[in-house]
Amino acid sequence: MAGQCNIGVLSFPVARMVQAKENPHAHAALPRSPRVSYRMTTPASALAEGGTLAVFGFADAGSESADPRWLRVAVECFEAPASLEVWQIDGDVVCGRHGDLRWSAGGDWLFAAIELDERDSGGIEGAARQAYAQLRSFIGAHAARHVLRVWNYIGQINHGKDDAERYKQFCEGRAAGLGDFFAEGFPAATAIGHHHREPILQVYLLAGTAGGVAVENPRQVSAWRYPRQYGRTAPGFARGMLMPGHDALAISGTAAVVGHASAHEGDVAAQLEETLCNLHALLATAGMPAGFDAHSPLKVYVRHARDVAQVQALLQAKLPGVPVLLLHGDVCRRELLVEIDGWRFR
Ligand code: 3EB
Repeated sequence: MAGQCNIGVLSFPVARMVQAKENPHAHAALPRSPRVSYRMTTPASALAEGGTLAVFGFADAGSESADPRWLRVAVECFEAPASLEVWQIDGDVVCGRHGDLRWSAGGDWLFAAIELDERDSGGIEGAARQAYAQLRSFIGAHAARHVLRVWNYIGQINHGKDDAERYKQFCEGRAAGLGDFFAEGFPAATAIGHHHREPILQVYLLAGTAGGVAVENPRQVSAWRYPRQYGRTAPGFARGMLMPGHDALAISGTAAVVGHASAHEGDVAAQLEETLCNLHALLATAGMPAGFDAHSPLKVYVRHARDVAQVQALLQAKLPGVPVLLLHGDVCRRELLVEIDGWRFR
């Protein structure tokens, strides 16, 4: 697969910079990344296991939990029954609530999540500003204050024209709420549209006591350098984040963006192929082993339910044995039909 990709102008200085740090002894004391798995289980039993930092559900139905570590993500899974996503770390976990936040912490890791109703914040921009301001003040006071990976789920993400498009308003609110919090570098991120009936904004993240290494994709313009046509405030995220122990790469939402342009408008198969090329280029740049395996869980967001069977068949052919969650989500540019995020563990 990687051999068929047009990798474009490989950014060798970036690749060398990352690889130069691959001295195994240098990271001996750095924390092992949380393990991420998709499992057919219940929230209660996953939460009862030792070292569980967070558990995510992706469907409307099913069991609930009042545990702060449980989050029902507002995007639906195409498979029923749906697996849960489980994050687990070494050691004990404590958890609680703080304002609108829920959080859990253990070892070198911090999980935090916030869900706001836009009607309480005057719309998506205000909700994003409030969500990020709360996250910023909570995390800034915590030992694990290096934000490595963020997920954002937004209703009606493509509604509105040009600069009034809701995704662009979200980007403005996010930047305003953050202030200079990501001045040292942006985390990896996902921003996806949900179809929940209520106008809720969900943001959750993973932070650590040590920073990671942000990785950019040589095939893509860095998002924070996107030209003006994509909005007044460029989206602040890195394409990937090499985790502090260099044992895993957190992969941002990745779509058929080449340079800064969307490719293959209207062709979900070609967009998926281009997305996989972007993922392979990102792995190579990060110095991670090529390809994906049974320990590399991916989330695949599909805009139109009618495309799911085709996407699923292509993924089974191109990524056999890779855990995939197929989710019903809108990509933040209306012409993009599919997006993939996930993890590559070494
Ligand atoms: C892209 O490549 C697709 O705003 O946090 C991907 C990942 C995208 C994260 C974000 C947006 C975000 O531009 C969009």
